[in-house]
Amino acid sequence: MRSLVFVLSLVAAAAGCDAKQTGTSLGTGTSTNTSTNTSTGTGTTTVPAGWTQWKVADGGNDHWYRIDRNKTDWLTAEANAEGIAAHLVTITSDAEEQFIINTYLTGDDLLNVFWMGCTDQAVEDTFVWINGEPFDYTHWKSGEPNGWDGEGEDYCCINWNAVRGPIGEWNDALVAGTTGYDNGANDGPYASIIESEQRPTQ
Ligand SMILES: [Ca+2]
Ligand SMILES: [Ca+2]
Repeated sequence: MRSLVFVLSLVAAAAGCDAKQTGTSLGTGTSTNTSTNTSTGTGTTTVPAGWTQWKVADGGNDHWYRIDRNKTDWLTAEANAEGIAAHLVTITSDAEEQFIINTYLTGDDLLNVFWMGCTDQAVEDTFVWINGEPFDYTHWKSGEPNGWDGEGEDYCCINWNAVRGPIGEWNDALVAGTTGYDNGANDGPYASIIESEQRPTQ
């Protein structure tokens, strides 16, 4: 009789032990799922390659910038930028101009022309930024804007004819850029420098 009680005790102890292990195992599974969800959430906030933020801590505005290498006319360039919640770059201070020069007009792009976000297409000789910012800072090349070729030069580019002068100066150009000037050193169409106020997602 005593031995039967002992055996029953062992069986009960074994059953209890199994139940405990099952419970522990379930708890571990739940913990793993929570961790996976957190990791996925972090991944969706990663900024795509190519964008650079001009941080407030560095004297900037926290906007994001990058080059769009697609060479096209100004209107298509702006439409492409708007398609990813950005716009052609608006340069509204000397500090922003210097950031653009130092970040993008270097290396292989030292003498390349890029579209930027101003135009006098609506009212000749009245240039505006495409996002409505006040147009009270300019960095035109000497003699520009000149509306050359009748009233056809309505679209702004940066670093125009850098082969003959300082890096980063602006020009008003035809919608597809200039052609043949200075042995074709500035021939369009151009790539673009674009800017986004929001954290880019594409
Ligand atoms: Ca800007
Ligand atoms: Ca011009």
